[in-house]
Order: sequence, then C-alpha cells, then structure tokens
Amino acid sequence: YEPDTGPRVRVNQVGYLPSGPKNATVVTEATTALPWQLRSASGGVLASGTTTPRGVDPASAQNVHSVDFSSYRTAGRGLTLAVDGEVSHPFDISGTLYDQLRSDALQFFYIQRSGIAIDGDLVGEEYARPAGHLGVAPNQGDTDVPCQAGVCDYRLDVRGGWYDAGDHGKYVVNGGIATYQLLSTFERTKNAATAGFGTALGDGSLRVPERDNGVPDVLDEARWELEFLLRMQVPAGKPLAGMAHHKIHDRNWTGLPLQPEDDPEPRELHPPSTAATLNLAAVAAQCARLFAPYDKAFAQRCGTAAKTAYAAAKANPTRYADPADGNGGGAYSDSDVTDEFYWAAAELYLTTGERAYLTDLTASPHHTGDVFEPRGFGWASVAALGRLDLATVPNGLPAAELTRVRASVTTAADRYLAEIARQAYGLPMSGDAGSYFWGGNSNVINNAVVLATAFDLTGQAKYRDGAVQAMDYILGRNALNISYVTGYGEHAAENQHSRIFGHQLDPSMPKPPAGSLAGGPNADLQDPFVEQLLAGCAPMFCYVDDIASYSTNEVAINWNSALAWIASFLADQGDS
Ligand code: 9MR
Repeated sequence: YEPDTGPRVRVNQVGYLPSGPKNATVVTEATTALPWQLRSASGGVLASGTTTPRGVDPASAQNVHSVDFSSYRTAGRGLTLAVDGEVSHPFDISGTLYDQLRSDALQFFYIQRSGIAIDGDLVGEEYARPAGHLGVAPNQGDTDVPCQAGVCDYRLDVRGGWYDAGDHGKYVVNGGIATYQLLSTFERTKNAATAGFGTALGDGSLRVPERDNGVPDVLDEARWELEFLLRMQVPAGKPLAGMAHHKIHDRNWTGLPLQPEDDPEPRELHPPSTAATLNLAAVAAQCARLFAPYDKAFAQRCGTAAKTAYAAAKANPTRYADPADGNGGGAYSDSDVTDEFYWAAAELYLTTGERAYLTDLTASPHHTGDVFEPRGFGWASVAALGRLDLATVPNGLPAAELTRVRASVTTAADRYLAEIARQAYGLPMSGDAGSYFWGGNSNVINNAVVLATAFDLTGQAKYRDGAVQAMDYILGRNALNISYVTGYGEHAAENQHSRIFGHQLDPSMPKPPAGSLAGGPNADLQDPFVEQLLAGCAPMFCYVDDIASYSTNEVAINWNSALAWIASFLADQGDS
C-alpha cells in the first residue's frame, strides 16, 4: 500500500504566526543543501535561502532536509514553499490563524453530547439529531441504568455527558482528563499574562444552547460532562458510597454507523474504581473554584462531591478497573493510581487551601518526582495535570516550593525543545517507534501544553515556538503530508472512526465536524484494517484516514480537549 503523500515539501498547511517560527521539511534524495523559495499566491518570490540536510529521519525512514524561513514575518494568504522542483500545499501567515480552531475544537464537544437533541441551528443541519440515550426506544439507557450482574443492587440516572469517542460509551477516567482540559483552557486565560479572556472564551463565544446565560460557554460545555460525572457517584447509604462507577456503556459492541438514538443495546454500570473516583474528585474540585463566581450552588455541590470522592478513594485505594472488561466499551484500566491521588490532592488543595490536602500532596511520590514523561501525559498518566496547575493557579505553597514546582515545568519544556531540535519533523517526542501509539497525536499536543505553560511562566519565546512546532507536525509537517484536524489544511483527515460521523459508509451522514483531531500514527497496528493494510510501516506512516481504523483514526474527547487547549493558547499569541 502506497499512500498518496502529495508534494515532497511539508509545511503546516494552516500556516504560521507572523512573529513565530516557520519550519518545513523536504523529502529528497539530495544529500547537499538545496535552494528554497517562499512564494506568494501569484508566484512571486518573497524570500529564499538554502535547506539544511538532516539525513535519514528514523520515524519516517526518509532522507530529509529542513527549511527555516522564520525571518519572513509578513502576513499573507495562499503562500507556498518551493524546493527541489516541488511546491508545498498552500498556507497563510497570519496572527489570527488559531482563532477559528479554538472555537471549532471546543465546539466538537457539543456535537458529542449525549442526552440532548443536537440543534442544527447552532451547528448546521447535518449535525442535528434527536437526543441519544434518554430511555426512548430503542435506547435502553441512560436514565435508569442497572449495574453489570453482581456489581450493585441499585439503578442510576446517568444521563448526559459526552460520548467518549467514536463509540457510545461514557468513561469517567477519560471524561475526567477531557473536562480538566476544558476547565484548564478557561482557567489559563484567566491567569495567564497574555490573557485574551472575556471575548474569546466568554459567554456567547460558542454555539451551545446555554449561550447568553451569563456564564462563559466553555464552562457551560464542561458542565454538561460534570453533571454526568456527578451522577456516576455511588449514592450515600450504598456499598462504596462516594466512589464513582468506572464507566457506563453498551453490553456488546455495536457496528458502524449508528446514531446514538438508534442504539438498542442494554446499558450497564461497571464497578466503581479508585481511578474514576479520583478523576471525579479532581475535576469536581476544579469545578468548585471555577464556578464559584457564576453559580454558587453548583460550585458547592461540586466541592462536596470532590471531598466525598477523595475520602472514598482513600478508604478504597486499590480498586482497579479490570483490564479484561472491554466488551462493548473500552477498558480504561490502570493499575497505578498514585498519580491520580496526586492530581486530586493538588486540585483539592488549590480549591480549598486546606492543610490535609497539602499534607497528602507533599507525601505523594509525585510531589518531588519528575512527572513529565517523554511521551506526554494522558488519561492513565495524570500527575502532570496536578503539577501544571500547582505551577499556574494562584496558591499558598511556600515560595521555595513554588519555585521548584515551576522549575520542573521549564526543565521538562527544555527537554522537549531538545527533542524538537533533534528531529527533522520537529516533534517533541522521541523519534523511535515507541512514540507512535494509540492516540499519540494528543500526547504530542500535551507536550506542547507543557511548552506553552513554560512560556506562560517565563515569557521566553523559545517555549512558545516549541509549542508552535509541535502543531506544525499535527497540521501537515509530517511524512504523510496530512493535517490530522478535519477542515484544517489542504489535505486533512476526514474519515475518522465514529458511529455518528459515518459519512464514508453512508453519504447521508455527516463527516466529522471541522476541528476534529484524529488519534494519529500507531506503530502497534491495533485494528484488523491496518494490521492488513499497513504491515511493516515506518512509525510515522502507521496511519490511514479510513473509518475502519479505530486504532489510528478515531476521534476522542481527550484528544480534542488537548487540541482545544493548545489552539486557545496559540490564538492568544496571535492576538498579542
Ligand atoms: O485512548 C485509548 C488508548 O490510550 C488505549 O490504548 C486504547 C486501547 O485500550 O483505548 C483508547 O480509548 C478508546 C476506548 O478504549 C474506547 N473508546 C474509544 C477510545 C479511543 O480510541
């Protein structure tokens, strides 16, 4: 199988910020420097120079050169880069490049909502659909859901929330990190020196039903999931009260495409887990501090749930989700929850300032450990979330502690910068096959989040530039010459695995909406379609834009939340 990779000059197909770095990669047989030209839409030469030969890139097995045209800083549309007889896909140089992406990446969540009709007047008729999983036939959920056999003797109303990904499952651990990142997107603009807050993320900024209710829309969107997460908590008086059920989903996997309201499978609550409970504790604590100015009663409800959950997790510290519990939904199992404990303690401390949480936080092995892994944080690895918030959310840590916490962010960011410099495609993850795994695009972006946070903390441009370079990779500067974000770039992913966005299988159904991030190359080839098609692929080639490939090409809330965070950060840079 030979994918069509288009012109051999690889750029960020969306474009470059006028004052930001501008890097490209050229696939060529040449081993010595080549001339390059930056061209206007009409073909005029705007700048020129020579490439830097980089040898064979291990992740793509390609001989490549890099091009740095950062010194050109004039805004323009439809520019191209010409090298070695090839002309790149067109791109812009603009300070407003990321504004629409911020909005679209956040808008994805409304379209993923469960338990509410999606209003075509808000997001386009093609995305309009009746409410899913409100107990209306043929649905069997989610208003009165029983447990799996033998797990509990009660039923819960767990309506609402977001569908996790291309399936109709709702998982507390993954809902946790996604909600954290939306809340953090909001909180960052509130605290960062570069704040664009008030307009970009205020009330009326998104197309959600709650717009114009006096609450910033990103908080409204996060609340849709928060209300669901709160419903997943075991009621008082029941065994394991205060813990959260790990997940709720179909008893058996369904086929594609399938609109949520047509899903006939029985829905079941799965056992409570320590990880889910700590995810609930962490995001409910964030909720308590961020909603306080807008809705005191809701903030209080979140605060109580956070404390109850945290106490329940401490009383049941090793209830791990079963890794084999993967029929009809993802397992999301994790047998190390020390990082979840650290994250939850950090959020509770930041919200309440209470000594008990500080004590737990300080006693955690993660408090002094290096929480920033080379391959980025993710749903199973959340210590970084606590650390990033301790570094940026105003708090009462002693000054020396705060300095150490903040320095850990810049130290990690320096490592990611070194990695970016090492690689001709500019990734902040090591170039071996182990960096290309299920959902890895979100981990690349999460490393960019660390870089962006280092910029917010220090104001040093090199960190912002690193975050930009990571996004260059996501938006087209890669071996496949593809933008992994639907609707962004000349050649972009559009057939992501999803039961809702089934266009490839049924043209009457929509494609994924603009701003949907694909999981990305996965060298482990974990679905039958790519096992066949891509056997032997070089890591960066282990991806296909086909709806059948769930292990390389799904959409997911925790991936789009990373995209929303970084797009919001970069949109703020363009404005400044
Ligand atoms: O994102 C998850 C990834 O880290 C795991 O390796 C993978 C296999 O367990 O599962 C991914 O999550 C999927 C979940 O299990 C079910 N819903 C779709 C998710 C995205 O593919």
